[in-house]
Amino acid sequence: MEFFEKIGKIQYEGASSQNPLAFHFYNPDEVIAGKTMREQLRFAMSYWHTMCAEGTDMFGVGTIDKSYGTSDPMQSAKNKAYAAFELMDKLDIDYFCFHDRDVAPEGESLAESNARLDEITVLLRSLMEEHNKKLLWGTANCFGNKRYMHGAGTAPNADVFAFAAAQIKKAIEITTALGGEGYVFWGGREGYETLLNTDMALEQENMARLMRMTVDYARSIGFTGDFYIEPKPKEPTKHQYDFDASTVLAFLRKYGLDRDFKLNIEANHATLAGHTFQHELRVARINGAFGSIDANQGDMLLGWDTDQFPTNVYETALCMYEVLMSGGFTKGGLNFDAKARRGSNTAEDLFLSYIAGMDAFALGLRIADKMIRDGRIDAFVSKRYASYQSGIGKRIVEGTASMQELEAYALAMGDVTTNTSGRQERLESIMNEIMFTI
Ligand code: XUL
Ligand code: CO
Repeated sequence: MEFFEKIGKIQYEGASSQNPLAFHFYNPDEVIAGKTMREQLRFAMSYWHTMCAEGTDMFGVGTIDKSYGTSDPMQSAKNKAYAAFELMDKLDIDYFCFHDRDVAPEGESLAESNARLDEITVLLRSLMEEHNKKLLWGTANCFGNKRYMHGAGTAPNADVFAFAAAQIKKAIEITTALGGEGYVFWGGREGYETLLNTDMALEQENMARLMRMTVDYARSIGFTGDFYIEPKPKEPTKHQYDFDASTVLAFLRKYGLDRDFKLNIEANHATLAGHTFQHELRVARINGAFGSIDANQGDMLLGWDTDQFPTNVYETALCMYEVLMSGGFTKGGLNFDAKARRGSNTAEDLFLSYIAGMDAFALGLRIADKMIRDGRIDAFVSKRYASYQSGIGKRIVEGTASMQELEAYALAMGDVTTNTSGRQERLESIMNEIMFTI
C-alpha cells in the first residue's frame, strides 16, 4: 500500500530547477568538506511531528489526516510505520527518531503498552532492514499522560518516578534492539510552576538518579549509543530544569554525569532561552559536549515553541560552521523536530517542508565550508587574541603571571594603547560576500 502515491522520489535538480518536488541544494552524494552531504548532514525524520501531529492547536482541532486509513489504533500504528519508511525513501532520509508513544499507542496498562511496543519493534526492525534506514535516537514520552502532570523523574510522588523508570527501561530496550545510535532525555515536564510547592533540591537529585540508573542499565544490556540531554528553558512547565546548554552542563558536572551525556541542541529552544542557535552550539562545542541537533526554527515574535521547518540560511550556515568546527557529527545528526504549519495541511506540504529544511541545511553546509576555506573570519579571530601568544599574555594563559607581576606590568605600561577595532560590521559583510557568491 502506498500512502503518498502522488509523490515520487525527490531528486537533486540544482538551483536552476523550479520543480518544487526536487532538491535544489541538497545533493546527497556530493562531497563537501571531505564527506558526502549525506554523511555530513545525517538527516533524520521526527516520527512525532511527521507521522503523528495533526495540526491541533489551543484553539482548534486537527487539520491534517494522520489516521493512515483506519480507526483501529494498532493497525494505524502499523500503517504509520509503512508510511514513515515510504516517506524516508522518497525524501532520501537515512535516519529517524521517535518517542515510544509515537510508534505504538499507550495501552490500558504498562504491560499492554510494552506488548504493543514489542509488536511494533519487530515491524520497525524489518522495515529498517528492507529500506536500509537507521535509528538516530529513541526516547520516552514521559510528559503526555496525565500521570506526569507534576513531572516524571522530578515528580513529588515516588510512584510516578517508578512508572517513569519502567517506561524509560522499555524505551532503552527497544532503542537498543533497533540499533539506535543515541537516546535523548528531554525533560518534558521536569521543572516547576511555582517554588511555593517545590523541593527543587530533591527534584534535581532524583532526576540525576534516574539518569544514572538509565545509563547503567543501558550499558548492561549492550546499548553503545550516545546519551543526550536536550535543553529547553520553558514550556510545558514555567521553568524547565534543563534551561540551556550551560545550565545542563553544570547539572551534569554536579552529579558526575558529564562523561555519559552530550547535548542535543534545538534551535527553537535556544531562542526561547534568549540565546542564538549558534551560541548554544558553541557552548556545547567548547565544552566537548556537542552531540546532536534538533533542526527547526522559532518565530522571533512569539514566545513559545513553534517548531517550524528551518529555512533561515544565515542560521543554518552558522550552525553548520559549529558542526564542522567540532569535527562533524559522530553519532548525532540533524533531526527535523519540525512540523508543517497548521494551514499547510496536505501530504504534499509535508514533502515541501522537508525539502525546504533539507535544502536550507545543504546551503548552510556549503556556506560553512566556504567560510572555513575562505579563512578571513577565523584569521580575524585568531589575530584578535594574538596578544595571548607571547609576552605577558602567554604568561597569563600559562598561569605563571602573578597579580603583583601584572600590577608592575600595568604601572610600567601607563595605560592601554593597543586596543583595536572588533570590526563587527566588516565581518558581517564578509558573511554576506560568502553567502551570496556561493
Ligand atoms: C519538545 C521537543 C521534543 C524532544 C524529544 O520541545 O523538542 O520533541 O525533541 O522529546
Ligand atoms: Co526537540
